[in-house]
Amino acid sequence: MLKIYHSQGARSLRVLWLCEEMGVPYETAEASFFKPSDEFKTVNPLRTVPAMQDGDVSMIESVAMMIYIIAKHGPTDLEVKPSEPGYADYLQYLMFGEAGLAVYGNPLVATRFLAPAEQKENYTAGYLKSAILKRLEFVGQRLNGKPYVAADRFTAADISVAYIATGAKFAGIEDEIPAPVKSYIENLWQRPAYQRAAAVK
Ligand SMILES: N[C@@H](CCC(=O)N[C@@H](CS)C(=O)NCC(=O)O)C(=O)O
Repeated sequence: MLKIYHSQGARSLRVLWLCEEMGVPYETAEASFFKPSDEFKTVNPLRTVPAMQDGDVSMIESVAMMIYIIAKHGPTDLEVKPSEPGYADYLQYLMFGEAGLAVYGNPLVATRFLAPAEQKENYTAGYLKSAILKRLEFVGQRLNGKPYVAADRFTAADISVAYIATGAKFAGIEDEIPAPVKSYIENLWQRPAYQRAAAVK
C-alpha cells in the first residue's frame, strides 16, 4: 500500500486528494516540519512534505507522485491522454500548479514566519507575492468562467493548481486571490474526495 508522509495543509493534500478521487488505498505517516521522525528523515533527507513510499520506491515531489499513481492505478478520467483535445493544457497546468505557483510560496512563507521583523516586508517578499498574484490572474483569464483548467472536465491538473489556495493561507495572501480563481477553487472544494483528503490529520 502507498505510504504518504503527510502534514495537514501541506502539498501531501494533492496526493491524498488524488487517491481519494481514484479510490486508491493509502496510509499516512506524520511528516512533521519541527520534529521530523527518523523514519521520515530517512525517506526524505530534504524533509520537505510530502514524501511517499510504495514498496522499494521513494518519491519526494508531489506532482510526480500524482503522475506515478495515475500510471500505476489508472486508467482514470483524471488524466488527459495525448489523443484528447486539452492534453497540452492538462500537462501545462499539472506542472504549473507547482512550478508556476506553489514554488513561489515557500520563500514567502519562510519570510513571513522566520525572517527578522525588519526583513518581513523586503523586496523579495513583495516580488514573490506579486509573482503569485500575477500568475493567479493568468489562471483566472485562462479559465474565463470555466470550472476546470483543461479538457472541460475535472482532472489532476485542477488538483495541482488548487493547492495554491491552501499555500496562500500560510503565505498570508489568501484574501488577495482573484475572485474568479477563488470561486474556481471553492467549487473544487465541494468534491467529497477533497473533503475527505483535507480532513486527514
Ligand atoms: N516541489 C515539492 C515541494 C515540497 C515542499 O516544499 N513542501 C513544503 C510543504 S507544503 C515544505 O516542505 N516546505 C519546507 C521546506 O521547504 O523546507 C513538491 O511539490 O512536493
